Amino acid sequence: MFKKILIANRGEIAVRVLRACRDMGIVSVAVYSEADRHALHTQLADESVCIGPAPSKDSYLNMKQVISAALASRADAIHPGYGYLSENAEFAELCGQHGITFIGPAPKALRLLGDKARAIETARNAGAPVVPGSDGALPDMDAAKAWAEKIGFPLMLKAAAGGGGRGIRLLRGAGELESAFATASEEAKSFFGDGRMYMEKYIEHPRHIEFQILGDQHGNIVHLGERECSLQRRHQKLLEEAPSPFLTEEKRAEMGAAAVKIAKAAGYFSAGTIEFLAGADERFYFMEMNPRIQVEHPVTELITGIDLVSEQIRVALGEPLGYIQEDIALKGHAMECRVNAEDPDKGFAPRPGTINGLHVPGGPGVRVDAAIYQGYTVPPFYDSLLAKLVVHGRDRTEALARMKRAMAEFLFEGVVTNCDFHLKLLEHEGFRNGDYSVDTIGELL
Ligand code: MV4
Repeated sequence: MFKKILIANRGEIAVRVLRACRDMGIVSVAVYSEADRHALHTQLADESVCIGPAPSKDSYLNMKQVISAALASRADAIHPGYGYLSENAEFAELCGQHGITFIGPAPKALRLLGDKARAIETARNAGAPVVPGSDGALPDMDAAKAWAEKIGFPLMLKAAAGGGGRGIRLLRGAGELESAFATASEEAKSFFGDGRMYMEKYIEHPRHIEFQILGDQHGNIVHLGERECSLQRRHQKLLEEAPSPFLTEEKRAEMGAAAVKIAKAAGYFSAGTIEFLAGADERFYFMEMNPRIQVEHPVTELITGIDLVSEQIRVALGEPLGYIQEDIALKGHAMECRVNAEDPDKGFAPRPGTINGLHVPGGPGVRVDAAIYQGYTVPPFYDSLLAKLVVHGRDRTEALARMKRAMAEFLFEGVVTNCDFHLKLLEHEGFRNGDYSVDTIGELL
């Protein structure tokens, strides 16, 4: 077993990882920026090392500083959490060169999956359904025009190096193609250093359904069911649930098998997520694969009873999974609400500040993953996530009742939060009936 793990992250995920370390008898090392001297992860870890000034690029994204901290503290491995360096192939390689285990997939898999056009090609070659679209990246405008004619409108232009919601354009007609292709490509070039674009047919009112997969270094891969992630605002997820209210047992098995096939074709191990778009006609299409632990992983933990972070650590050591697909049983229903320091009445503008008063909900079926405490000042430099309120129930009705009960109990003084917005969303008829899509939040606003 690893003796010591350095956690190259901050906030709730850094706390989540150090808790897994403690459960496993592993010494944890936190890194922190000058703005995070009083952060919970800095205080809870067994050791902590300051790695630079507040801006992420000078601290949490500074590869040299992170590696130096790992070497100085004699850590065996680095857990990157999500965001920051978690999907950086160069960083994963650098870890290896210094004899430090990167807790995540191999650099080669990170490179492949970082290129969305190549990832889609891999999925297609593996026999998984993909959205009808161009064969990889579009070499020039002529190719873009030819493919647009073949695919038909509406269509989407997406940056090969993109992901999340950046560098994408929805085109309703041929007249929009020329200027959109040029500006989107320029944008992708300045944002990702890579202007290559690909094209897909537009799927109307889709749902975002993602499958959690877990693989070891011996070629074993299982899926742990799906998470329904359609409730997003500008590509920021607000509420996730598992299982998805839309999937039948058969559809789940079909999509899960496709997810495992894709992960195998990518030579993947560790925890990862396969994102699908599901159309109104129940067809589904591979979108992208996320090679990291995700924010919403607790909903999967609650319905499977599997600790995903400790599994990542075990698998990074080379241990086999020790169970097969048939051993995985999904139990009950889970939901997560992301509580942010932001003002829904001011366009969800971030509202950092000091938490003067705090009451954290509890009781049956309630889990709160957070890195806050009374008196803590939320710094303005990072994301606005205050807490993940996660609930579990025997079924969706019980989970929903528990979420409402717990959300109504959450109390913050000194910072503005989106708690009331969540309470409204929980009463929304479409949500209550499990009848919603990626467009629902926009319509609600
Ligand atoms: C799409 C799509 C419809 N058709 N692709 C947005 C972010 C990026 N990850 C992919 N996205 C979409 N791709 C095709 N061919 C609709 C979206 C989309 C979306 C996807 C998932 C979750 C929320 C979304 C909100 C708007 C658009």
